Amino acid sequence: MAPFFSSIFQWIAGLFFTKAAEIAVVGLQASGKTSFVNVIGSGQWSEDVVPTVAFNFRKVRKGNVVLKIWDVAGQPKFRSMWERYCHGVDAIVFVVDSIDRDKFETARFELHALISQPSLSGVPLLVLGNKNDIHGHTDVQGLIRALQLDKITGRPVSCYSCSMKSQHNLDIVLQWLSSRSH
Ligand SMILES: Nc1nc2c(ncn2[C@@H]2O[C@H](COP(=O)(O)OP(=O)(O)OP(=O)(O)O)[C@@H](O)[C@H]2O)c(=O)[nH]1
Ligand SMILES: [Mg+2]
Repeated sequence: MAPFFSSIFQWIAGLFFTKAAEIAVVGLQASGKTSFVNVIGSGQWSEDVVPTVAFNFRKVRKGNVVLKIWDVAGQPKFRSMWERYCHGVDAIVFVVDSIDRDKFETARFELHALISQPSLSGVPLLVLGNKNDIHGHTDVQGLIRALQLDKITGRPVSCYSCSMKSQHNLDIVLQWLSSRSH
């Protein structure tokens, strides 16, 4: 098909055919996972978010892409559930509080323990360094070092610095997630 007609066809197809991506959002408690889902779901930012118990499930439509999102609790007693919710998804989103340096080592440990599970081999990984509205946050290079993201092989890995509060960089995060849809 000539490029002109093929791009018109793709545009029309996009109006009628919905694509979907299933994602699991994990990370330590209070990193901002539920805030992320709330902000991309309804644009609503709130300081008062109740800590998640077990998990929440939410469907969010963005254009012709439907995101099916598992928002899994981050407190230590819930972390053994992460693998179950990450199994079979199109992407794992790992949220880090980029101001809370004392927790980086625990976040690194939990992230590497999770993705070393054979059932999750090859699943694309998106790391979000959240709360970059706070002065003194760690930037992407610092997060790559602290979480040893450069040691992760065998899957696509991306890392963005963002803020749910100011909604900074959420557009590129959504683009990344949409690119995982099918
Ligand atoms: N300043 C700032 N605060 C944020 C941001 N994102 C989340 N928070 C705050 O961080 C706290 C924890 O947010 P949650 O979204 O509940 O964190 P969570 O990762 O879902 O926590 P669990 O459900 O316990 O695992 C809340 O007080 C939020 O208001 C952000 O981008 N900037
Ligand atoms: Mg939560």
